[in-house]
Amino acid sequence: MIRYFTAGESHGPALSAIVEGLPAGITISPENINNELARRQQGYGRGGRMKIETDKAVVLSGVRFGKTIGSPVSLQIENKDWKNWTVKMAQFEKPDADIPAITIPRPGHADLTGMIKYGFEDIRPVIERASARETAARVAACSLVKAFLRSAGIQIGSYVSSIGSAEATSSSHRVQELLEKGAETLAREADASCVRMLGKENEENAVAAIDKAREEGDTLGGIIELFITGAPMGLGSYVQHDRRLDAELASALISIQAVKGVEIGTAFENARKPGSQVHDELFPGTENGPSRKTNRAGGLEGSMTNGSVIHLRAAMKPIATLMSPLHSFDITSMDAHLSHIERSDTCAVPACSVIAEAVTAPVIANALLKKTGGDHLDEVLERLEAYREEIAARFKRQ
Ligand code: EPS
Repeated sequence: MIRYFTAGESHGPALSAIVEGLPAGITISPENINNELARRQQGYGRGGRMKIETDKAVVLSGVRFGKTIGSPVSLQIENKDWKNWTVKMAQFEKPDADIPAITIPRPGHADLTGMIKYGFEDIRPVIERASARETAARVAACSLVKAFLRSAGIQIGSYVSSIGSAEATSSSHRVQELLEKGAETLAREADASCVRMLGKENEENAVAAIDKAREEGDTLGGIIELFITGAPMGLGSYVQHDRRLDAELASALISIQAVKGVEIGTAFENARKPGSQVHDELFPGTENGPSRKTNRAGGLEGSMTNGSVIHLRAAMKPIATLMSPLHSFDITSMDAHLSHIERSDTCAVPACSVIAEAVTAPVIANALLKKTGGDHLDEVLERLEAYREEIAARFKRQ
């Protein structure tokens, strides 16, 4: 099974990641990894930091002649901003210069609980690792898993459907049309927008909402629509809680900084309707599987992929660092204070949607590997093909 870990502080020398369990034989290119990193960096509403960084990954192990070799892949992304933090973030030598401790926690951030839990007098170490800068390492690591899935015909893509109260009125017809070509086609269309929204008018409304928030020293969250196409029926299982694919997907999305809600299909709308208006009726189909006129289940029934497009939604809360700060207090003096201001983004929802694509890739890849096994890509693909043929035979009219 694929596992990955990341390390690195936001203003430390570098971020790193180790990805382990990838089958051998997956084609890896620096362009592919860096393209995913660039997608994560784009987006209207980012702060000054994104002007400093141009994230590029260096592959240190696990790849030979452009292909994975089954051993752990390690990656490193340099933090260009490190040069401005060598004193404040020095690993070993405590500088002579006085570095004022940050002692006023930001509401909604890891600051307060983090410093109590780890016993810090200064919030700085919490800020550094709780920062969503860490997601650059996740995106680099998971780009390898996305490449694996791509060669198995499985694609992941996303777009942003709302930023603050600017809700997109995307036509579901257009979304369907794009998804028919694969979720990455949809993602490419979203990439063309600075807020990863479909439709110029939606984009303009979102940009205006971000501008207004910035002027007011405020921040905005939003909603991400994530799609996975090409997954065969039967990934995941209903037989035990820890084999449930919907739970694993939700867990992966919730693990992203500031993501506080996940929806599978139209789950919340479904909860308000009777079953007759919710469940996706089955009709005899083709050898690709049964036909359904709706996909309110979001491609997951019984915690397994049912052959329909997987549709997940993630809710990102507004970033906790506000330029017009909220009420807080100084943990040293216990005096009331406005909260700490730190350079930050006004809105990072477009970046979050790219991260959402990344973190769901290992979940799907592991479900696939549980079904097929295989240490080399060719082995996985052969077994997947045989399974797809079996499915097709089951749905053939006698
Ligand atoms: C972040 C604060 C900002 C963001 C950062 C996440 O960084 P800085 O404190 O250096 O201005 O830009 O995001 C990234 C650096 C990134 O690469 O996504 C935070 O506190 O979470």
